[in-house]
Amino acid sequence: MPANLTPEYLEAERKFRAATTREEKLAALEEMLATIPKHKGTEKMQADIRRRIAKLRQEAGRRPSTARHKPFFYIEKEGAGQVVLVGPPNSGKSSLLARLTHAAPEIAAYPFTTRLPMPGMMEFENVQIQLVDMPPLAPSYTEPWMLALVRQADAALLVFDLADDDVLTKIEETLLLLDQANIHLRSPSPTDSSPAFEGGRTSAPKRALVLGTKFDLPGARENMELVREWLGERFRLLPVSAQTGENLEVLRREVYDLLGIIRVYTKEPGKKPDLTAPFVLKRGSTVADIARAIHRDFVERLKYARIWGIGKFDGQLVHRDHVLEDGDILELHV
Ligand SMILES: Nc1nc2c(ncn2[C@@H]2O[C@H](COP(=O)(O)OP(=O)(O)O)[C@@H](O)[C@H]2O)c(=O)[nH]1
Ligand SMILES: [Mg+2]
Repeated sequence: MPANLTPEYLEAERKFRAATTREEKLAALEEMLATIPKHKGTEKMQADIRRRIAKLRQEAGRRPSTARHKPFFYIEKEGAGQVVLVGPPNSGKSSLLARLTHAAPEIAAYPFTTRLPMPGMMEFENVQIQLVDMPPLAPSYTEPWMLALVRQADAALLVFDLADDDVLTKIEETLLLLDQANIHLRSPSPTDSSPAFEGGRTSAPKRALVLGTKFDLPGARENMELVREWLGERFRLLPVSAQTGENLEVLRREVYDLLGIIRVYTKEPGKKPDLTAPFVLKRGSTVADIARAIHRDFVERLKYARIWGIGKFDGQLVHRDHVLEDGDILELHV
C-alpha cells in the first residue's frame, strides 16, 4: 500500500471519479500525476495514470465512429418569420418560448434540459412569428445542426441571464462561438431599411436582439447596466422576465420590428379591407411587389393603385414603384 498520498492527490482522484466527460477525466488524471508523491512505492500507480492519460488522449484524437450519423434537425419555416432563441445553458430560453407561444418545452433549473429544437408560434397583433427554442450554445456542446439553424433563421434572440454575475463572460463566449462559425450578428439601427431576408450564407450581419432575462431577480438591474455598456452600439438590449411577464408585450413588438417586415392589406372598391389577413412583405416592398404576391399575371396588368395609410390622403393614387409602409391599405386597379 503506497503511503504518503497528499490531500491534493486525493482531491484530484475524487475529481477523476466525479468526472463525466473525457476533458474532465484528462484534467483530473493530469492533476493526479502532478500531485502524486514521486517515490518507489508509487511507481506502479504513476505508470497506471500515464497509461490512462495516453489512452484518453488517443481516444480524443480519433473521431467517434458515430460522427457521420449525427442527427440533423431542421425546422420548417412558418408564419411571418423564423426567430431562433440562442444562449448559454439556463439563461431562460425555454421559459420565454413557454410564455410567448403555446409550445410546452421542458424547463428546469439544471443546464442542458433542452436537447432538441422546438418551434412555437408567437402572436403579435394579427401576425404569427415562429420562435425556435434551441439547446444551449456552449463550447464543446454545440453541434453543426445548431449553427445551421441559426444561420437559416431570419433573426436571432440572444438570451442571457441578468442575474448571473458571469453574464459578461457568457455573452463573450456565445458571440465568439457564433463568430467562429461565421455567424455575425447585430441589431439593425432604427433607420435601417434593409430586409431581414438576406438569407443563406451571405456575410451580411444577421439581425439580432439581446434579451436580458430574469430581470425580477436581485442584482439583475446592476448587471443590466454593465451588459448595456459592454454591448455598446452593436446590440439593443431588452430586459425581460418570464417570471413576472415584464416587457413581454414590448418583446413581441420588438421581434416584429427586428424582422424588417411590413403588413399590407388589400381591399376591393367600395368594400372594407380584411384587417385580420395582412400580406407580409419585406420592408421596402412596392405596390408591384404586393401585386406579384397576389398573382404573377396581376403585376403585369396593374395600372395603378389607391392607397389608405398614415401620411397619405385617403384613396391617394400611387404607381407600381410606390414604396409601401406598415399598415397601408391598397386597392389595386388593373
Ligand atoms: N426568477 C426567474 N427565473 C427564471 C426566469 N426565466 C427562467 N427562469 C428559471 O431559470 C431556469 C432555467 O430556465 P430555462 O427556461 O429552462 O432555461 P434554458 O436552459 O435557457 O432553456 C429555470 O429554473 C427557470 O424557472 C425569470 O424570468 N425569472
Ligand atoms: Mg431550454
